Amino acid sequence: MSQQHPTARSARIHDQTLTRGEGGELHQTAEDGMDILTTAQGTPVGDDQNTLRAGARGPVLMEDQHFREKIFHFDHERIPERVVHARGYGAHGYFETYKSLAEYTSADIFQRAGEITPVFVRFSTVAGSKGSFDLARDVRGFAVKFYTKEGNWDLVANNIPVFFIQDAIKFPDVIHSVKPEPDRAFPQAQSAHDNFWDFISLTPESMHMIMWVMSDRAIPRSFRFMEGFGVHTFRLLSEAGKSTFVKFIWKPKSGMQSVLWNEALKINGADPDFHRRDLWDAITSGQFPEWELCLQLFDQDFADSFDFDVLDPTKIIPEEILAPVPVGRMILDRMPDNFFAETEQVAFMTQNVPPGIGFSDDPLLQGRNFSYLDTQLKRLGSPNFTHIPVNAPKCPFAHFQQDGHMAMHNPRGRANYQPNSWGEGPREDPVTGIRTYPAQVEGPKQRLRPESFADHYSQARQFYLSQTAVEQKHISDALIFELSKCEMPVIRERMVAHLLNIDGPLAEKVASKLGIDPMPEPADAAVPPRDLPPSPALSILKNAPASFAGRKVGVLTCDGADGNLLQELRTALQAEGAKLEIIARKAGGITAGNGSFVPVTHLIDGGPSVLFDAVALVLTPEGSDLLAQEAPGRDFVTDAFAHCKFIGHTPGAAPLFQAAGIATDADEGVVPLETGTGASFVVRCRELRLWSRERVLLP
Ligand code: HDD
Repeated sequence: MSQQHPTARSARIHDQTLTRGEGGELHQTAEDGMDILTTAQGTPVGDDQNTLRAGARGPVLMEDQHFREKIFHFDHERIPERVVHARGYGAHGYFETYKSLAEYTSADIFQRAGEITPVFVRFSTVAGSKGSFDLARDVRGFAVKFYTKEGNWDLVANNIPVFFIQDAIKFPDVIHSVKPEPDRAFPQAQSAHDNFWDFISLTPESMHMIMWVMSDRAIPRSFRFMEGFGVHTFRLLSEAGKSTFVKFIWKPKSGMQSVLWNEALKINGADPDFHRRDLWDAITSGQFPEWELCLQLFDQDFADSFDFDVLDPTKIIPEEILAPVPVGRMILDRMPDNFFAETEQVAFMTQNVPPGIGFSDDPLLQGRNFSYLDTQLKRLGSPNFTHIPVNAPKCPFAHFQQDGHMAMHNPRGRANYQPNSWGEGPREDPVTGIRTYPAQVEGPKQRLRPESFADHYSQARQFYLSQTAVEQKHISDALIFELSKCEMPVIRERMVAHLLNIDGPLAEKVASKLGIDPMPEPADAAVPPRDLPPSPALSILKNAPASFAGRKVGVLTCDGADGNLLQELRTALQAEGAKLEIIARKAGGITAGNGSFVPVTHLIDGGPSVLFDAVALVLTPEGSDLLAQEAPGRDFVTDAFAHCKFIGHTPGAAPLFQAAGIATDADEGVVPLETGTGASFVVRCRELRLWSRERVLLP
């Protein structure tokens, strides 16, 4: 009996025709117009379902070159994940320069208003591995590759403007400490464990960063609603040789927004790809995210007069002291065709700067400039990683680098060196080439941390005191949660000792929740903490957007519900630049009271309210009754309420509210809905959250 089961596909091989494409290339095409499956060598494959065997039930033959090649390639298709920032998501777009910055820099990208430069951006978490979840409490990477006419400029930024350490030599330590502990290989994508807090509590320079990482900045609602910071002081160099220091800041056009920690935990379960999906959905539906690039520009005199060392990456220059100047905007408008080819293989390097942009002596930046090249070789396996399209410059390039694994761009001709007598090949050009500011450098070789880097607490305190009461509560809650996961009491106590140098009431609150009694002494401070003026720019909530654009309402509905209201909500949200998704007890669609068919996006079990910025319950009493009997229905309401969301509801939703234990007039965020009120509900949602619901003063 024959064991062979030729599929329609493999049988079709006999119908193949060879056609020529526009470029004259040969295509192997089956009768139905689809490409014929081939081996990597281009040999047509007749049967991709069965290996070549000796006899119907006999062993597989080595001779099966197709099988051997297919499995060989599969076995080798993984590359090492990034040692940090392994989980990321990228998109293409462009940068538009607002005005000439020729006064400050000779970089071509900043010479002409209206100049358009293609970009590729990769957002990431830091600690988790590639397959971890999006809503980890973590720093977010915000790496931008500008394909300028003078080569690639990589602005490898984070969504937090300071860093844990002041010297790159400590980078392996801070990363080892946050990654899963080496003996047990957990916890994944979490800083809530002993090793991290042990390192941090022994590293006072990390205190400013810790305030940011415990704040809502570390649990953004979306990549689209985050700021980005180049962190270090860089240097601009004008054509005339004038040097200006610069800090780079990305400001999201749709404003900043974060989620609550309890929400983050639940989002990770409901949709571990929440941030990826958000970027994908936004870009593929034409809602292109946009950021402004802003520069803090200053000279040596400002640097000398500033309270802190501008070379210290654990310090900011508050925006109230030095206003960021918008110099261009970035729009992301295209998803990669292939995740691996582009997002995984993209190689960012801080040392990629065009002439006219240079480095300061920030020791963290200097160390990064060594590290990024090395890591690309490890990850991508060949010094020819610049030949991969996403990494190749889009401007002309010419050099004598040759050979190596996977070399795709080899120089032509006889000369592969210069100078040469063959009249071949590129030549250096001192006028347009890389320029370095001739800074005077002298001093004894030594390993030390300068005194000017010694104040570890003042800006940490400034950050905390610049937050609203709600945001301060989130910081203390985060510290309590994280430290509660540490088994070693001494680590908790050491952290409380640091907090005493940041804010007394904060330290007391954390200590009391962790059961620390008596209070430890404040940690030794090399420089006693000072009171700096609060900086409102540091708060997310003080800078909330005035629009609901880019956000999403989840509408829980059922058969027979008010179809006119549903349509009104949809229209109003569209006009706002926001989206509506329908949730119901059945997939497919519901038939509204007015007879219209409404397609359903999520089944209630798969569409919890944590996935939305606001919710509306457009229900009949019968539909509401059914939802009230199941946990997902009740959780939809209780979670939306607990997470301070605006909740619109028709009278029919009353039974579900009752089952959820929430009054239909609980507060001003619980909004009655009927036909004609859809648009005003959307206006209400612009506030994003009803923060008065938060129990800020709860002991
Ligand atoms: Fe880094 C990746 C940002 C300090 C060494 N870093 C990486 C990425 C971002 C940052 C966004 C991901 C790039 C991508 O999407 O491919 N890193 C930062 C910022 C820092 C910082 C803002 C401090 C201001 N990094 C830092 C130090 C070192 C590194 C001090 C080493 C001395 N970073 C790396 C790396 C990575 C990396 C190991 C891993 C993958 C990669 O480079 O391409 O080389």
